[in-house]
Amino acid sequence: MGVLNVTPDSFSDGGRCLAPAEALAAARRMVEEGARLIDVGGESTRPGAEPPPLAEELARVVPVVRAIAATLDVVVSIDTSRAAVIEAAVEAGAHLVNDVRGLRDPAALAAAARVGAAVCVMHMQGEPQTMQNAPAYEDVVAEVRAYLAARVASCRAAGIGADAIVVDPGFGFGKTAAHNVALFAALEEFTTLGAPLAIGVSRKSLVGQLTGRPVAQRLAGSVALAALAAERGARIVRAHDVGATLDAVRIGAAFGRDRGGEA
Ligand code: 8Y4
Repeated sequence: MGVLNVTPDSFSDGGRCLAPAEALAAARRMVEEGARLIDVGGESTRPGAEPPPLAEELARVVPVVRAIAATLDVVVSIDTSRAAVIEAAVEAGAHLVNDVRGLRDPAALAAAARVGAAVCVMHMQGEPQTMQNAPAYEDVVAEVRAYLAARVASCRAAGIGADAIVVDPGFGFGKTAAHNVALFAALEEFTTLGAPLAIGVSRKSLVGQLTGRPVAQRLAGSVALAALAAERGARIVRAHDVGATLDAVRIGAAFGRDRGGEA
């Protein structure tokens, strides 16, 4: 899954968003490198960020989703928590809703079910504004696993098919360094929730913690974790650097126990 941020803070160009033509070019490159999903996001969820106005999020993502869906042979994922964005993005051609808030908003859950989208439910403790202030768990692995099981049950109850639900422990979302390491060490426990496992560690602080590298120097560490994740059963790896990550996923998947398919 290639990352396509269409948020102004993703680019050092004075707050301008990626124009649809530039976004399409970036998506095309990721598809050429082997991406089978493109995750289009218009809300920055970095620690401390506030959600944009709804109209702003719609204006950022809908033209980009429409252009990719019309042009490229790839599944478009919409990274959002909002019902109106889910509805507009699916109308524009998206087929997966990737929600860092796990579709906890009942309106978002109902919208995803109504439009027939597949969903990726991710764990986050708290909200982006405050999630890194003091993350705390008794047992991070057990609590994240129980949360994901409950979100899968809510998705099923809303009418989303069992074959249309993906789970993700949410690295970096309301987690300390120790929490992230504990989750990665126990990654296989997230492969038994009856849903494929997705993970996102690309360029994140987990890589920084383990390598001592700043964000611009985290490619090798990100790729190493991608290989380990695939070996441990992750079926979707969300990444900025698609070509290198896909090689790593192929290596890891080749050495993992058979968990039901190709990388
Ligand atoms: C450097 C680059 C440092 C990126 C931090 C980041 C996930 C996700 C995000 C994830 C799923 C991010 C939308 C955060 N992370 N969706 N989204 N799983 N499913 N931070 O781990 O990339 S955004």
